[in-house]
Amino acid sequence: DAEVMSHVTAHFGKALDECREESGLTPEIMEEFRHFWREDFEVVHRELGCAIICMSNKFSLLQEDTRIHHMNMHDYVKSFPNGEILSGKMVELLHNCEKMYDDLTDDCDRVVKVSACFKAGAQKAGIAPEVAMIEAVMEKY
Ligand code: BOM
Repeated sequence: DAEVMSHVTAHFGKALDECREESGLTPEIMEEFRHFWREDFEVVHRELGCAIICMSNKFSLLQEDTRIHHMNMHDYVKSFPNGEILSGKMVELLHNCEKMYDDLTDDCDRVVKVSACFKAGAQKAGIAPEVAMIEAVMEKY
């Protein structure tokens, strides 16, 4: 559900500042993490993939191979209001996207592709939040 995804994004996005330096993600590429969900934001930059790896590691959401840690991702999403209605769908979407790009050897390149696939899948499934929904819950985190 898009409302739940707005909470997850608002919380996850807080880690961006800590990850800018090591990922090289400039404000010109992405000013605020919530813009990930803008219709006109293209999920294409390698630096964004590096940043998402760094951010995910802050919450132990990845395994050693930079694929999602299924149990930790479930628990993370379930920790938000009504999270249990999104956690299964979200892990499934991410895992299906991972399978599509399994042959990409560069972790940052692969993760940005997986993230773009995840965004498209979420939009198709009607669980992508509006940026305004994320802004409305930002102050909670
Ligand atoms: O195989 C690598 C999987 C990458 C996992 C994280 C993908 C997240 C995409 C960016 C969108 C984030 C929105 C909400 C938080 C998700 C944890």
